[in-house]
Amino acid sequence: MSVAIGVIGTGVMGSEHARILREETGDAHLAAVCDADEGRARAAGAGSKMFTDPLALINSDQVDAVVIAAPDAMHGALVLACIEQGKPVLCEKPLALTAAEALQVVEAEVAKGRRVIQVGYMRRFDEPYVEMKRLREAGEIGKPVILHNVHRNPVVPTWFSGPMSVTNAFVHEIDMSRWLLGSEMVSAQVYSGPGGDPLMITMQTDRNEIVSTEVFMNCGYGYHVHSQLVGRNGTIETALPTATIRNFSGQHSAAYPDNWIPRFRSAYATQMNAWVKSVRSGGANDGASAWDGYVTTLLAEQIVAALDTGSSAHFVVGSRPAFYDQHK
Ligand code: ISE
Repeated sequence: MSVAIGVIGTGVMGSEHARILREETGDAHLAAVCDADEGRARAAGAGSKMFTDPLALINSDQVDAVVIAAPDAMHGALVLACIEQGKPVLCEKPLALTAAEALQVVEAEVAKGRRVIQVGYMRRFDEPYVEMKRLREAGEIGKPVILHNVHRNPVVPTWFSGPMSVTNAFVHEIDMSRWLLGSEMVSAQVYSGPGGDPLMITMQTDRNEIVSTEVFMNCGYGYHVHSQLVGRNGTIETALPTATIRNFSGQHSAAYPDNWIPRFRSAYATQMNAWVKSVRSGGANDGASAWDGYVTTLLAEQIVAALDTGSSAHFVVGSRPAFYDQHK
């Protein structure tokens, strides 16, 4: 039977998830949407049931599983409500706003004894990143020594405050680096550019690899995410941001999108289909677990503190509950 999915939050990301559920997902359908802005919800819902109260959507017997794309500050409480109802949830990053709340989520999931949470770190489903991981694991470039990342947005709205460069954007590099390298981050050093944007964040892993990331939220020219993995025998990097190259008006060029959706469109759809498959089978997939979501939020929190004090961060994470090995 087709899985009935409810989407909470119908801004840029929630509308895209709703579209993917309507147009690109097998074995599932968009059953409901929720947003305080009814007009926005109606447009994204395209005839599905509408809610303005997220808890009413989560509790509805017409909804089997939930996608959370509400504002970051609401994530933790909504995920906890889904766990309470035993409903699988794909939660946009971050899992929660604070590490304490993210840990509460992990503990609630472990107490229920069933994996119900996946965090939407979609780069794990992006073809170039998947290929980089496969080649790294195959040993093609030898032992990794450096991962260089660039994360640029053309411009962010005024409500996108300073720490959000870390808690909302750089969290992708935290998760992707742990997943791609298979290493844990142990420390970080942060340098702030004029006015706090860009940031330059350097992390060291438990295998002595260096992860350097430029996070530039108002770079002016387009959405640009790039990574290069340097090994002892060679490098692998993500290629151009588009599938086509233009020769036009005396220039040879590739166009940058305005935001992350065109760049990661197929990753979002692959992620959704993998999640639906897991919801149906009860198993997990290569997506980020609640534990991964917790680690990412914890590291982000410590990096923000280091940014405020101008010191470096030394991460103390604690051990992963055995539950996550037993429920794969
Ligand atoms: C945005 O919130 C996202 O979720 C994107 O994935 C990220 O790349 C972007 O920098 C954020 O602003």
